[in-house]
Amino acid sequence: MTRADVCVAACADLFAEDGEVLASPMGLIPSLGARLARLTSAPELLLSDGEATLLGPDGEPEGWLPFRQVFDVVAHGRRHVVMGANQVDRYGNQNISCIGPHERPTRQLLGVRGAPGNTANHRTSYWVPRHSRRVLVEAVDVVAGVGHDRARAAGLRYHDVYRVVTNLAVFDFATPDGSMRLRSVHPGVELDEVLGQTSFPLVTEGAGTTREPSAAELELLRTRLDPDGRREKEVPS
Ligand code: F8G
Repeated sequence: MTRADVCVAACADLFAEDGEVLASPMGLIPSLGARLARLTSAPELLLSDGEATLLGPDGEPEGWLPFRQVFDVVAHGRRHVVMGANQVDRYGNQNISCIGPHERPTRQLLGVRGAPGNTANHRTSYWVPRHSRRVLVEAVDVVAGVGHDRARAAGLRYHDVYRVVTNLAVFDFATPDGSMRLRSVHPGVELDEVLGQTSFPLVTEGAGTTREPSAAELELLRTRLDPDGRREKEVPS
């Protein structure tokens, strides 16, 4: 079992209670997580190719969901997106837009893309493949995805920033003020490493160890979902 396997299982667990919603995972490990969930804990999960086709867990076509209808699903709320984050702060504000001052960025990134609408309408989680102080920041340079503090101030009714999975640990926001809480540290990672690689203080009470994938999950990953081991490139052991 590798760290990448643990990260895939943690991403699968994001969808475990979702029921019949559209999963929109960004990046390889969240995508493997969604497919693994579909085969195990979340048989009703809908998987998409990100363009126009709904897929089964092995990539076989299952249905038709043209891009314009994705906007209806986004607005209706029956979707769980797992976005990336160049920066994320303690309230789950996320930045994929640019680094540095907005007027004169030092790095232009993707732009805010669908992040504002996603975080106003349905459940959102984040995947961070390289947990570091420059990603887990005190304050994001640009707000793309809306965090709990801003959602509260704006009175957003359907805001649901749920969890953050990184290569080191899993976090949620189950605190009175919606700030980030450590849920679990991945096997083989020290708590001090997580704290040292995070720029803001974390609530750590009650944190455990991230579960190891079961033998059946590992078998699915190794033989069916990712036999070439591409996940090891996204999270090297
Ligand atoms: C940094 C930092 C940092 C990066 N601090 N520097 C530097 C300092 C780094 C590099 C350079 C590049 C609904 C929907 C939509 C839609 C519709 C439908 C969405 C509305 C579809 C289309 C649309 C949004 C989906 C994501 C993003 C996924 C990732 C990334 C990454 C790495 C975040 C992990 N902190 N960071 N730099 N999109 N992407 O030194 O400098 O910047 O760095 O949902 O769109 O429009 O809306 O990012 O960056 O979720 O997860 O891969 O860009 O690859 O290469 O690390 O080395 O070049 O000098 P990256 P990286 P240099 S939903």
